[in-house]
Amino acid sequence: MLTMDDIVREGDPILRQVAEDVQIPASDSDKETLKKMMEFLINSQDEEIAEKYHLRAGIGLAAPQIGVSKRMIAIYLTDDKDKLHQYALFNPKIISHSVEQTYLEGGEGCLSVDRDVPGIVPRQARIKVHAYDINNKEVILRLKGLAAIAVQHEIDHLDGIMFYDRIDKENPFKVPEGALKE
Ligand code: N9Y
Ligand code: NI
Repeated sequence: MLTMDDIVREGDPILRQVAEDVQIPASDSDKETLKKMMEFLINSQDEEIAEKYHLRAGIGLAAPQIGVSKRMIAIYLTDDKDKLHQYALFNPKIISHSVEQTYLEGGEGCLSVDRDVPGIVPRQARIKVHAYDINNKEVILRLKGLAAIAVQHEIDHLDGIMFYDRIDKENPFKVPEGALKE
């Protein structure tokens, strides 16, 4: 199983690289990697397992964060309507998005960042994502709220972008015009 020792930290150049597309159909080895990423998220949200292995709870993970520069992400979160969003995706791509923006009220953190970086991270409020699932099936997801924010945070990792790159340097707490608070 993956533990925090497998999580690449800030400063490692892999977090700044643009990850490679995964060949579809995905290989067994790529599928295994993605399954391990999902298992990490589930374990990290299990109180007993997290305590035993000192896991920091996460709702999303991107392959570069475990040292694999390939376009794979996992999402595991329950939204405000108690809906479980569990996605293991190859080559996720935002094909359209709202003009309206959103942001997490408390700002964002990252499992690869061992410090607090305060500020508002503007995200698109609604996104439509094209990807391939673990069975190589094409999927289109329409997401909003926390799920949309998490997917954007993960796709950013695939493009070498960290959440704090998106915080306004002059005014970190400036709320984007008309943005929805999450
Ligand atoms: C893991 C991040 C991804 C999220 C950050 C913002 C959106 C996606 C992660 C650090 C520790 C806490 C945890 C988190 C959370 C947020 C809202 C509601 C409930 C992937 N990562 N976290 N970041 N939890 N829980 O770096 O899950 O934000 O790339
Ligand atoms: Ni992150």
